[in-house]
Amino acid sequence: MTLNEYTLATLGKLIEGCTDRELYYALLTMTQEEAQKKVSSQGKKKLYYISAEFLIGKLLSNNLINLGMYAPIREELRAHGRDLARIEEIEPEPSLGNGGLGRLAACFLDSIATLGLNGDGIGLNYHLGLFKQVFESNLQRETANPWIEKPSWLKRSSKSYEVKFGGMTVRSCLYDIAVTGYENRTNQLHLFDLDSVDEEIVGDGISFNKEDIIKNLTLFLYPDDSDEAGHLLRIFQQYFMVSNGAQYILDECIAKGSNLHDLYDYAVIQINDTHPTMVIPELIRLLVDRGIGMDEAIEIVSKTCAYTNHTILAEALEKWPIHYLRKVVPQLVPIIEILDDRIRRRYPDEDLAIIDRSDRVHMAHIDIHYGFSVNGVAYLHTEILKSSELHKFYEIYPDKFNNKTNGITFRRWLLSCNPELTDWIESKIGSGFRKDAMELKKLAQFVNDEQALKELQAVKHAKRKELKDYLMAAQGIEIDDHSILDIQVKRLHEYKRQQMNALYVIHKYLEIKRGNVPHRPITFIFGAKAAPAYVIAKDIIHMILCLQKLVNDDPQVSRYMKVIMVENYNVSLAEKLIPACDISEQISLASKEASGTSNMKFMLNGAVTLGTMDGANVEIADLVGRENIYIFGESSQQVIDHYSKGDYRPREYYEKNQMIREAVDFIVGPEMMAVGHREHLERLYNELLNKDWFMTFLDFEDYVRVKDLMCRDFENRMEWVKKMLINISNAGFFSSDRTIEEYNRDIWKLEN
Ligand code: 26Q
Repeated sequence: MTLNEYTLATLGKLIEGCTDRELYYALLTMTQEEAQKKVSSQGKKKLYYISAEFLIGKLLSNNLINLGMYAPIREELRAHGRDLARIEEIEPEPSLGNGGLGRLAACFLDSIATLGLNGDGIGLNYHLGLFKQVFESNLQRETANPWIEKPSWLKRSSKSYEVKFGGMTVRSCLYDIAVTGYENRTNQLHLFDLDSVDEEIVGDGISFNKEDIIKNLTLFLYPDDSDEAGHLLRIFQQYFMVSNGAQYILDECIAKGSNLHDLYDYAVIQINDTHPTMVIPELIRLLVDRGIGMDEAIEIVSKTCAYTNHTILAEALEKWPIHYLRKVVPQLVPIIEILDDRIRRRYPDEDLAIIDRSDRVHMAHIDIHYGFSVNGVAYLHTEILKSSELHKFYEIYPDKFNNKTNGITFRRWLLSCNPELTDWIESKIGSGFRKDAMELKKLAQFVNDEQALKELQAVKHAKRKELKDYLMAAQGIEIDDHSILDIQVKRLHEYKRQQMNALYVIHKYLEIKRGNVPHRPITFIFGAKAAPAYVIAKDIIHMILCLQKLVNDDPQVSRYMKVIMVENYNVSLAEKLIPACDISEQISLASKEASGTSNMKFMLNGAVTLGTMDGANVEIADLVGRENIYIFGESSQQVIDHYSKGDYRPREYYEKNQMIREAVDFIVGPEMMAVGHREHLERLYNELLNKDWFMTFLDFEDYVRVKDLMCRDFENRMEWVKKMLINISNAGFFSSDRTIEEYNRDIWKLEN
């Protein structure tokens, strides 16, 4: 059916008579109907990917591409004088995730459906998602981000479960979002919810009564957990997610013929970080309730669950005081105690225990002892888990540990966000890469083809121009489209070292003031949200926003550099920024970034990486070779040694190195004080000088050296475009289709 026929049938008018919003709604329902036709129940065993986050992004263009409808619909609209890109702007972006972990879950769902595998997602339907970031007075302020409107991609299902908490019982409802595969089957993302949730209870910003669970349970993702009520709410959310998920899974397996003793022949559950860990004791509880003995129940569940670790930061590993669990989920406590008791009998080592001496429950330890697989998300990350962070577990369970280097879906991060590059690639190597990303390797044959390189350069320039127009309209900032575009977009965290990048900005500013002007202007773009209670992260945002004001308002400086911090960085912004980028900032302190995935998206779109030997950067360097990536800084082993010796002292670097001193002093100098707030700037200054837990100064000098080198190399235009080409041609390894094939081969073992 054409869109014209569809609007006539459903709205009683032709395309010409519809508003853009009507066309958006028509396309949404038309797409949903097409997706529904590809729902399949094929496959006895099913994967359930449980995650607190699914950062799916807008769905219209993605679904149109996957269903093969994109080009015909775009052409039909064009023939009637309408623009699909404008219609896409109407869709609100679901904000069901925070960063890499949530976006990875979304890429995985896409690849699972694309590979024709039987696998669904299970999560929560947060009405207001993660907060929306607004900047006021150069500070981050959080506001609610309502994203659900009618009609939407959410489809209410008839499923509903009872979930018991200490002191109250609730009844859930379920919404499903269709997950379309690229020219393949449709799976589902199941998002549980509670009808009684009330958006009206939100007061100023994102404040609400954290104790009113009936009204707040699925309001926000990661509500501020700086106090006990916040922690308890997180446990309420997590249990609500896994109890619904567990009941749903058992229902489906029984319907397919499982007698529950053989659950693992029907289901495999991938636990995305520790947030869904309570699914293990909850499943055990439900099996015992249904008459299975405790020993067997534990064994069944252990053969069904697999765990992915996404972090080595000790402070990010969840440890819940058992008295919190006693309040929220008293029915799980005796089971967790049994699980702990069994481990203590077998392994007297305190470090392996589930409940520690301070009565805290180590969620990751439940996953490792009572799951059948433990995986890290990049080669280096898995090696560090095995050799240090989880070494004692690795010694007792060597066979459980495996690596699954992350990946990204090329449907969204190439085909959809960069059709110009997609077309250029197709003109060179045909269309096989759309289904088999490794075919991108064929591009390598053009590395000395000047005509091809010029075309590639033109594609990048066109994307940069597009971004320039967008930034002008959205932010009122004019960038020079011949400037070098240097971009760092990711969650704000000290280990990711946005503050080091900001110190470089200060360094450049001072250089320009001294008359050492760069050959070509450079545009520094940042995008990041800071967790509402993360004080230093918010101070770093303040510093960047002050620099933006200072630099861009200074005519002497702004001719040579601009600073832009985009407000409310999200998937849609990423889709605009990444294709335009020249320099991809991946500058985490080595050993701290588990993998990173924006590094892969940038590479695929022809940006060159400036990075440390951390996470998946290591694998990027292996693939492209040292001439095509800019590596700086100390190695993960050196960093790990600094931590164990405790020998890093930021003040020594400050005193020794004039460049560092100058840049750091600038934070509290008169220029910054004129635009910023003393309290924030001084706190940041003191933090850097006295603590600097993530070692900003350690690598600063080398960072400046390599970044300057990169800017010089950029001037050798054809050599640079060669680097772009080599990056693109080696990006195939980072397709999430490859990652999912590995998960399936080694862990899930689904038929397709
Ligand atoms: C924990 C306890 C209490 C409150 C919140 C949390 C919490 C919330 C979110 C802990 C971690 C997260 C998110 C982690 C995350 O996004 N990790 C990233 O995962 C990516 C996918 O594997 C990796 O590429 C990144 O390196 C990793 O940082």
